[in-house]
Amino acid sequence: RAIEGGLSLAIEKGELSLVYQPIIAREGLEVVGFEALLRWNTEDHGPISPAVFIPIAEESNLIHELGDWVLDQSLAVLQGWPGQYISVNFSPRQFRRHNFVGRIMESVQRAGIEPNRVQIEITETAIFDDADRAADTLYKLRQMGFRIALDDFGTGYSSLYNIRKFALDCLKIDRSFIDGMGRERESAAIVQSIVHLGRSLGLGVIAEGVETEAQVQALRVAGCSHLQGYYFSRPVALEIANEIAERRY
Ligand code: G
Ligand code: G
Ligand code: MN
Ligand code: NA
Repeated sequence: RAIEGGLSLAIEKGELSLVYQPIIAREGLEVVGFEALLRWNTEDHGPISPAVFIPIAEESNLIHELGDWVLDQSLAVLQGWPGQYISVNFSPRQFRRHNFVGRIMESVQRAGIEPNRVQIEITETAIFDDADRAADTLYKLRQMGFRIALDDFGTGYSSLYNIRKFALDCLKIDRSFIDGMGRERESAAIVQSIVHLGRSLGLGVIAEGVETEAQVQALRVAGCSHLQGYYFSRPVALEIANEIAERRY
């Protein structure tokens, strides 16, 4: 297929880049980390969204080539930031790759980075399909010092009961719930219960897709520990991220 062919050349053609979106602590409103988000600007068709090309890459080993590139770039930028972490998205197939733990540790050591400056974002789908093996992988990663975030939380089919089996640091509330907060009581109630769940399990809770002042206020009242979204900053190029890293919102 056309996308697959283009993607396999994208790295060498220099068509890939990363943008960075700050994650802000509710207390003190400091930038504690950045999420790295992949961008592909094709010569022939302009920009193509990762929502389109990641699922295609997932169908083959291309996802591993892309993932390795993303991780190496992400680790390299940490050198320029005072103390922030980088939060990197891993698709289910990456997470289940043979020797995932060993590979990521090797990359981090090669880059001379402390594992606690790297947050691994995975979705519920990645861990619930083969829960025992996933629990083992997460345990090892956490032992090594990596941070683990459960992305798009609330949209998958994780039973709340099962969550406690997994070594996690935080839950990222899917942005659809943040978006609905001002309009539907259900969304606000779901946000509130995720925050309670996180608290009672000793996990941080990051609200994604925060776009308005009203959402910021509501999320602070709800007790959400971290905030991320266009209200603070869109995902930005490295030079801008470097400036934002020093900022207090
Ligand atoms: O940045 P944007 O909202 O367009 O991202 C769309 C989707 O692509 C999101 O689900 C996001 O998690 C995913 N995505 C973005 N960058 C990466 C990446 O580097 N690796 C993986 N596996 N997914 C990514
Ligand atoms: O699946 P994941 O949570 O990794 O996806 C992150 C995606 O959400 C990225 O594509 C990013 O561009 C997008 N995003 C980040 N902040 C906002 C926001 O405030 N509003 C909307 N609509 N999208 C956002
Ligand atoms: Mn994410
Ligand atoms: Na998400």
